[in-house]
Amino acid sequence: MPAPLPDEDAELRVGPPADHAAGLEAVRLSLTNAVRRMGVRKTVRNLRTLNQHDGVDCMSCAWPDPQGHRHAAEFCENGAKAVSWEGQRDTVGPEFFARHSIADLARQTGHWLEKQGRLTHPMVRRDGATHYEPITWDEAFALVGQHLNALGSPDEAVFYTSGRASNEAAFVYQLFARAYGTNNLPDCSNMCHESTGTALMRTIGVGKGSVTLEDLHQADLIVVSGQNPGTNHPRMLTALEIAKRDGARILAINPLPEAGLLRFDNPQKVRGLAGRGTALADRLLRIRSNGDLALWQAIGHLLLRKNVADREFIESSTVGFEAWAKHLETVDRATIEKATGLTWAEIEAAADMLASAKRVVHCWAMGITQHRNAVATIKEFVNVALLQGMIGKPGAGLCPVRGHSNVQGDRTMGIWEKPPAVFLDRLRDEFGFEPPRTYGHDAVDTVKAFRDGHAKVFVALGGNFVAAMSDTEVTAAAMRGAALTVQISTKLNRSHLDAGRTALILPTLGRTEQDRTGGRVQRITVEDSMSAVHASRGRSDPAGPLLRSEVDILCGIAQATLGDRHGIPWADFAGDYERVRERIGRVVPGCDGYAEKISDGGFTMPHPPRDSRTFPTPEGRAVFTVSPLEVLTVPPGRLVLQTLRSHDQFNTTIYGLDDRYRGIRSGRRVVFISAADLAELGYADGDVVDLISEWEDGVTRRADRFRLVEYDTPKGCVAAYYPETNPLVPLDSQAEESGTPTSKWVVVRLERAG
Ligand SMILES: Nc1nc2c(c(=O)[nH]1)N[C@H]1C(S)=C(S)[C@@H](COP(=O)(O)OP(=O)(O)OC[C@H]3O[C@@H](n4cnc5c(=O)[nH]c(N)nc54)[C@H](O)[C@@H]3O)O[C@H]1N2
Ligand SMILES: Nc1nc2c(c(=O)[nH]1)N[C@H]1C(S)=C(S)[C@@H](COP(=O)(O)OP(=O)(O)OC[C@H]3O[C@@H](n4cnc5c(=O)[nH]c(N)nc54)[C@H](O)[C@@H]3O)O[C@H]1N2
Ligand code: SF4
Ligand SMILES: [Mo]
Repeated sequence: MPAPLPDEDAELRVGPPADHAAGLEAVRLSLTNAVRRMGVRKTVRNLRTLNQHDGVDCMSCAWPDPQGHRHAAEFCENGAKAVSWEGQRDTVGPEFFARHSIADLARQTGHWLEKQGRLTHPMVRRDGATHYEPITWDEAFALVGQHLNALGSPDEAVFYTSGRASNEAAFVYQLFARAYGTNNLPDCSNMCHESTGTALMRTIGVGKGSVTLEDLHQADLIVVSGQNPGTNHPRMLTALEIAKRDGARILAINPLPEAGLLRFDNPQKVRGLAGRGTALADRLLRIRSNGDLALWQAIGHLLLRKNVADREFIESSTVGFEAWAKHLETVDRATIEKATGLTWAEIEAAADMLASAKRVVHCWAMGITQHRNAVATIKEFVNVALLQGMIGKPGAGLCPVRGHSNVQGDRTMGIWEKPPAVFLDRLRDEFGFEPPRTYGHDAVDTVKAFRDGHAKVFVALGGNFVAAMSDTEVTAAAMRGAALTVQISTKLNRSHLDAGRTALILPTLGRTEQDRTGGRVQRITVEDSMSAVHASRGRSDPAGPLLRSEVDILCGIAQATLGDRHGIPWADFAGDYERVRERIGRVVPGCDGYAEKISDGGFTMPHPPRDSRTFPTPEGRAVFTVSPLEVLTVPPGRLVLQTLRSHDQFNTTIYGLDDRYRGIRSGRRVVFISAADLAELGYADGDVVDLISEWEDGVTRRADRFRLVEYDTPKGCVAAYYPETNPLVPLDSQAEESGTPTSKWVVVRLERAG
């Protein structure tokens, strides 16, 4: 008899994985879930305006909305889930916190915690107390101000942001942090697309993708690397379908045969309702974990022999071509085959797809960015794109697919621990204070600063830092050591429990809720993954009368901390966000006339490589780069674990316990493993194991009780869900240059659970 699974997973069932994504089942599930959580009235109100002009921007992923015509239902199953989760009728208020001690709550799963409902009251845990108790807003703001003003240096405070915050909230937040005196502004990007920003800044001079939705529709080859769009960016499948209808081909690169890469049954189409939908990937390369740098060096090597170079573009607009071409002469078949687990013939076939394409879009996400060599891999995508001149022309370009709905906008607004000098200069000129110039802490440095006692106050604008970060035990202990933690949140999560000695929970409005701060109906603005900026306005009744908007809360904290220092009109900002937008227009590069452009329906941020093939790098040209190929291996008997998302979660928010595309029901503690590894290691499907990660520091990191699920994954490569597996990711295991935790490469061994 295998050891039992934890209670929440007691009913775990495993069936066959799906061979296509979406379909009628997706529509049925979104509607039943929505009505169950929100009731009929709120469901109609929220979903009718979702992603419509003058409606609510979906707060789930950062996939863009179509520019012109919109369908009546311009959202996907997972967008509907996010909306119903936020719109849930249950609430957690003072009675709940009086009933449950913090220690009790800490024993619950993340799923249970969020499921209790929306936070409705500002709450405080006073130093030494066992429970949270209510506090007034004014007292809460004063408490934050006292703590911040008592620090020896502003750099002892850290201001974290999760990518759901609006542009207005982000702008006010970074302004406050810098007026207070620090660049300690880490964000979820540090764990997400930081590697992308780092690679693109160096090579094309802009850290963002270079395509619009229209480019995707017009492409004749779309490469999808390290991404599971059927779950994480479901409406991307619509774009892929449109491109395919016009003859595009799709090359997918993934260790797993994700349903959303195989086939899409579009629920908006009659054809979708009747048939099995559209076949998507023309070729799926089942790559070994971390094989992508080797693959793209091999593809570059093959393309160089095919005479497909855009000589004119290379001559006029790039540097470094010769050195790159010379480096790729060293490509060695055996090394490539070992690194990728692919045959040379498969790689040649992929290179042929690129060679015959006229308009190529390269898309990627976490399967690429969360690796040690992530920056090098993305630079290699750029090399190949530059070789073929696939940037700054219709139907072609680079398309990092962002995660959180406004993670890109938050960066644009200055949420960054490494702000560019020009941004700080403009901030100084507008507000008349000298912002700090030294770089601040990123997410990993933040944990170290608290662990080592160098930081004392942690403020979080959304998110769930403790569960999202690597090395959960280390991160949790570090945060418990803080003098004060402040969580601006919609729902209860782990970060409220592994919190500072004094801890505040400040409940905030969600994006679907009507924001009447200052007595007027307020709008906020966001930027999607393709740099389109537009407004969003919630309509439903707030979860409770005490909730305040993020902008309002941040201005309250700023006023209580800085008072009249620097003469920044915090109350005016909170009273009318138009005042914030005016400042954004004057400070943020590329946002001139921001307020007016938003009123006119929004705009797309300038992007010189996309718009005019100009590259704002130090060289003034796009840069080919040379990356040495390092093939990562693991000792015998060990496996490489990638930590990924199920279909029923949004990051650390667990909506439910199913992952229907992968055949999993009613549980999350599973490890997907190949039949070959099962046989070699002496296990069988259904066995329950503990996972132990191995890292050079010799510390034992473990996550216990997972059911092995035989799955179609390459030998040596296993997969399990995050955040349950974050205790296994060593804090120091980071991507080179970008510092992102290597969530897709964790060396583990299995032990039979006792
Ligand atoms: N519903 C839903 N939507 C979301 C989110 C969510 O949690 N739920 N999260 C949002 C956020 S913040 C983000 S960043 C995105 C994440 O979107 P994704 O990047 O799609 O998310 P993951 O689940 O991490 O999936 C990583 C994919 O990369 C593959 N992969 C792993 N290792 C490798 C490798 O070495 N090489 C290659 N080629 N592939 C590899 C995995 O098999 C998997 O298919 O989604 C956003 N949208
Ligand atoms: N092992 C592993 N770790 C990972 C990843 C991985 O693939 N593997 N992925 C990484 C990635 S890509 C990311 S982006 C991070 C995500 O890290 P975070 O962004 O920090 O985490 P989320 O789970 O998105 O945050 C969820 C919480 O946000 C709060 N919230 C929800 N809506 C709102 C709102 O409108 N306003 C406010 N103020 N709060 C709100 C709720 O309280 C909720 O509990 O995790 C990273 N961690
Ligand atoms: S694709 Fe992303 S942004 Fe669009 S509706 Fe679905 S979850 Fe929301
Ligand atoms: Mo992300």
